[in-house]
Amino acid sequence: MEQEKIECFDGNSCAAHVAYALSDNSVIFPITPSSVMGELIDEWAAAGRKNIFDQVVSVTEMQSEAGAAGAVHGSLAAGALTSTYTASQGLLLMVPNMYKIAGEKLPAVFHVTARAVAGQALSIFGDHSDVMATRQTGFALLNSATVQEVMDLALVSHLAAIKVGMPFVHFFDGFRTSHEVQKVKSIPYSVMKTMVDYDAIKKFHAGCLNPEHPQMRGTSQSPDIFFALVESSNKVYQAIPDAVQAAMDQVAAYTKRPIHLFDYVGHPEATHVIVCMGAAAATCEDVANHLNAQGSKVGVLKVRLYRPWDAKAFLATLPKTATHICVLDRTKEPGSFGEPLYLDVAATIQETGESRVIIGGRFGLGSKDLTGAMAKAVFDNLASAQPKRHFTVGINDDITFTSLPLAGPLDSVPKGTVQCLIWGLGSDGTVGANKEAIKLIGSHTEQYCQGYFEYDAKKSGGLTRSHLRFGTKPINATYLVDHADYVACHHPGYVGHYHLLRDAREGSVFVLNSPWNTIELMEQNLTGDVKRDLANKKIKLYNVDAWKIAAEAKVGKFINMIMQTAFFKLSGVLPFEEAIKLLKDSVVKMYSRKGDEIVQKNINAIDLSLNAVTEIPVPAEWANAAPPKGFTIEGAPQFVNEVMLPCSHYEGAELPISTLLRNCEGGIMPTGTAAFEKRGLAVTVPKWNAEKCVQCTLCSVVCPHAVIRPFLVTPEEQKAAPQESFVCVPAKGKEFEGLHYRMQVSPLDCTGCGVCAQTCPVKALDMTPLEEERYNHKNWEYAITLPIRDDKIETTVEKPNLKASQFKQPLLEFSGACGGCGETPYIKLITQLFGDRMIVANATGCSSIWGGSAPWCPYTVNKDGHGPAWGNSLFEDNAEYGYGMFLATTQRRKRVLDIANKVVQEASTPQDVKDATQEWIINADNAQKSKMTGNALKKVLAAHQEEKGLLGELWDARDLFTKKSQWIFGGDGWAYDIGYGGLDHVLACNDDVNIFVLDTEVYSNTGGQRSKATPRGAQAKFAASGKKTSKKNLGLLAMTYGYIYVAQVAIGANQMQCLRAIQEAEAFPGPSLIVAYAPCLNHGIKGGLVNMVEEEKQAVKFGYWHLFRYNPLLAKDGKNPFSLDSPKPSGDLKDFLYREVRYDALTRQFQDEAERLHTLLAQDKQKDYERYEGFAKNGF
Ligand SMILES: Cc1ncc(C[n+]2csc(CCOP(=O)(O)OP(=O)(O)O)c2C)c(N)n1
Ligand code: SF4
Ligand code: SF4
Ligand code: SF4
Repeated sequence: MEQEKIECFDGNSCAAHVAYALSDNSVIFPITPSSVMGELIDEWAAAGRKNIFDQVVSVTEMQSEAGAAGAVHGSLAAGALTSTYTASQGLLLMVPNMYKIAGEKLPAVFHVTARAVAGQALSIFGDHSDVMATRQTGFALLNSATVQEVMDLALVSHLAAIKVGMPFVHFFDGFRTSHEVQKVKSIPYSVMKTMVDYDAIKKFHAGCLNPEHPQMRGTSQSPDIFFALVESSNKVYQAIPDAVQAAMDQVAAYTKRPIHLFDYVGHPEATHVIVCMGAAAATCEDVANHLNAQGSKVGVLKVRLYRPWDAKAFLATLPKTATHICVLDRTKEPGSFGEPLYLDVAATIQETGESRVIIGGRFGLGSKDLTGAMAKAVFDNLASAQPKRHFTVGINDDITFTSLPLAGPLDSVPKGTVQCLIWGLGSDGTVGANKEAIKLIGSHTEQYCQGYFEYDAKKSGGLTRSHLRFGTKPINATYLVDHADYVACHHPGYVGHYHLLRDAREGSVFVLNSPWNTIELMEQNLTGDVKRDLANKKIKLYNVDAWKIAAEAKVGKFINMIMQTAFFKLSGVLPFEEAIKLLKDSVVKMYSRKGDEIVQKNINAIDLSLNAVTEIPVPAEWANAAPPKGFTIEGAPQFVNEVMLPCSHYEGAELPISTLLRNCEGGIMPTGTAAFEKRGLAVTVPKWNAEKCVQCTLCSVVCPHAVIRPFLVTPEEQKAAPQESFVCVPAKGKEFEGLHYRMQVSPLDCTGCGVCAQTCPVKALDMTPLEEERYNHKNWEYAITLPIRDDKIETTVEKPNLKASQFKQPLLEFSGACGGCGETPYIKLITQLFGDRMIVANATGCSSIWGGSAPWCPYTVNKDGHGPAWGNSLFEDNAEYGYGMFLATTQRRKRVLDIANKVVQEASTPQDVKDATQEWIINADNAQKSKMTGNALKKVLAAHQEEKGLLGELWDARDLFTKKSQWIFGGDGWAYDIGYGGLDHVLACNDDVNIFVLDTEVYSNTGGQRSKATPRGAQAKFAASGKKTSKKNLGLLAMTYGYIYVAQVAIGANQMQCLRAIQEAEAFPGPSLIVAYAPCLNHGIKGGLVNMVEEEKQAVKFGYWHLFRYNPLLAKDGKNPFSLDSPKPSGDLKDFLYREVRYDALTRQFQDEAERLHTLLAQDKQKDYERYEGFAKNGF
């Protein structure tokens, strides 16, 4: 039989490998962290890989998981072995069909990366809450605790599903197992082929829907037979455990890795046993071994088959000697007596009549680690005279006192294991390079290896931490590296910001990327914490000036190959020369899709780095360096100091519940906090040349992060500035007479994307090293205290004025979006226009992540404390969520109007109040006037605020005087796919809501999977061989209603048209829909997102994106409601397409198909334009 192959795989790759082999059909929809499985299956199908039935798997993306589950159900009913991949909210959307699939006894397999379910907040991280919400559906639930087990038990689940004809959820911990890279043995397809029960497949086919032997399914039943038919499945469930064990034995006979429904490890006569499921079991095992070596008698019982629960097998596995049992659950059921696994175990023991101590506790929600120290705390608690019940471990619960105390760190990894911790900057290439390093080491040495990667919520430019372990013994530790032998920091800005060497062990190595190549520079720049750790822990210090080398090699900000070269030089895990050769080979493999030039530049970067590591001796006196001050900002809100700053400095995990409760109960957080972060991470920032500037404010319009803003300054204010460098020039324009103009940059908030400088028509902005511009921070701090002079010129629906919009305060600033993101400039502009009175429902997607990642909030407030009120419900229900907000506001304002009318009619109402109220009533539906008259009303009412009765009631409702502006934001994945049903319905309701679609033409937030907005011929994830069908025309669909305002815009191409559309849409008294073109990192724009604005211009020029507005109000006046705002396209569309990797890469991989699809795409676009021309000429 063919041998197993050694591979460096993560859990998702293992599951996909098996699922591909054993599926006829795969139905997919992206969700973190399971998307990778669908992506791999799609790529393999595109490449023509065959499953064990000698067929290419059919892969279908649906519009949602609810759709996917329906398609899985139908596919099974018609006789195809079908699998799907999901997690969290996605799994919950599948629940209704899961009941049906189980009820009809169909052999589906769902591979699930177990993830937290959104409640008080969304979390993309792992726990078992989602899987536990399916335990009642009738699916078998089988758990893998390690990456290797994912390979083995994925196979077991498919084999058993076929054998017993029942559906399985095969689950493993999200991120911890799905994304952990390990050296595993991969089972060949030729072997799997020999294991399948083909008779069972025949039986399955014979029982499926087919008119040659018809049947009826899914009937409606009366009380006579329903209950009995439900109970009729008992025998099947009784048979499942044996079938699973038989499949486990069958697989183990080949792999020699025995596995059971329950596995016990530890002392054979253990008295104290932990029962648990998932990745944490491995850590508990390491700790049990450690304790047993010191004379304890402890063990761990690992649960593999959770449903159906086999009490007999459980009891047979549990040592008879176990008098004390602690069940660990990675989920929380608020309000229940205990968590599900605990209740199962407790009931099992109770039915034996034996007396044993059984306690339960919770750990690891949202991927909180279970470290060695925590596992030990669990054993300690169990051994104590009065063990704490229903405890938590890993948090500090100082309110209900559930948490277990920790006795200090414990390194449970086997001796000789090398542990590395690398601090990187999101999208600097560090994580990708570390994954590659693991593969190189794993495939070229005998060593075991493990890689795990942590990210923060920023879309790019956030913190990444790579945790790597290598050793001669298997690596079980399923927690972050906390005893590092090698620490690297890839950004000098992290020095003093994070406690970089907290987890470094004595005698370790520290490598820093910085320009500080000498002891003198280190002395000046290293902070006290780093110096103390270096000296006290006897750490060796090395420096690499990676940015300098990156500039020489022309690889931009990508320092990954340089730091990788340093890693191989210092870590000694591979002979250096051999490592460099392998690294270069991997560069060719990794980057050839992007073109030869990129490959060559990265090879140059490696060559230039060979001798670039400098050792800096650590002076002994650094042990006495001044300790760092705490992280607080004087005068900042309590939330910022108590929650946001600790999180920003990677200390959030230590926050006690009381602090969180005091500051953000229910997950509700204050806005306006991103301004306190001041990351200072840009390499270069714009320097303003006042002489050259023509004061067009374009740079401010396009800046994705609201970092560059125009200010109008009086001569006195200029004089009072803190620095002479606060240079101003006379403001151009009659309206601004006597005022000076200054374009002010906030250097510490800038991402260095360069979009502003690229866009400036007169090149009045130069990208300059941050260090040279740092002084401008003081100027920024001063500028934002000056009055906002946005009343000098107005922008109105009748007369939109772009410059006027830019003197208004952006109420979205410093978000976590990628540098150069095409989404944020739109939302920023909307907040400038309506932010003080807007309510936002935001679909899950990039915009909910850059706009709503706790604890930072980029939505902010004006001087009155007014700003956007923002909420996110789910990915699928955003239009409905926003509509609900609209209904509430409308109903509540109606009530205020009722009260106001009564106030006017009431004889005892003072005349001034009567007049002001009457004035407000007349204007209540006019945004500006309701605000003005509402403010006047507040003034007169203030004197009556304490009164009971009508006046008091009216005063209490004063926050509703200003007409609100209801916005519904989301991406194309939401609007075109999963949320389309709701969006269509809400538009059709004909109420005054504004829907804004950020069209990146892919699911950007989950890594760029195709949506129905993806154009034909674009390569995206889930469309590895290019999207075959044309883009859905959302605007056109909406226009067919005739009463919806519709526009298509591209802010980079035509700012005025965009501004006009936004103002018209908001003023339109019914529903509006704006579809906005948003260039995104996932497009692979050549030269990068610095070209975001230019890309939009070119898209319109070449006729790739069309600008139009459709305003039903014009039809009412007998005018043509449709205006085409795009010029006639010019040039060959393909010249536009090849500016972007998503199109260009297809030509490299599938040349003929690319030619065919791109020709069709050009026809699609031409047809669209002709259609719009027709509307413009003849009306819609
Ligand atoms: C029910 C459900 N399925 C999947 C997801 C995972 N998910 C979150 S955002 C997203 C894609 C968002 O794409 P889009 O709407 O185009 O917005 P963008 O990120 O491009 O701005 C997906 C698939 C989810 N949150 N909920
Ligand atoms: S470089 Fe980017 S973030 Fe910085 S000011 Fe310019 S556009 Fe804004
Ligand atoms: S884009 Fe250039 S010219 Fe226009 S305001 Fe900005 S710096 Fe001045
Ligand atoms: S939309 Fe694209 S560019 Fe913008 S934050 Fe998301 S991934 Fe980044």
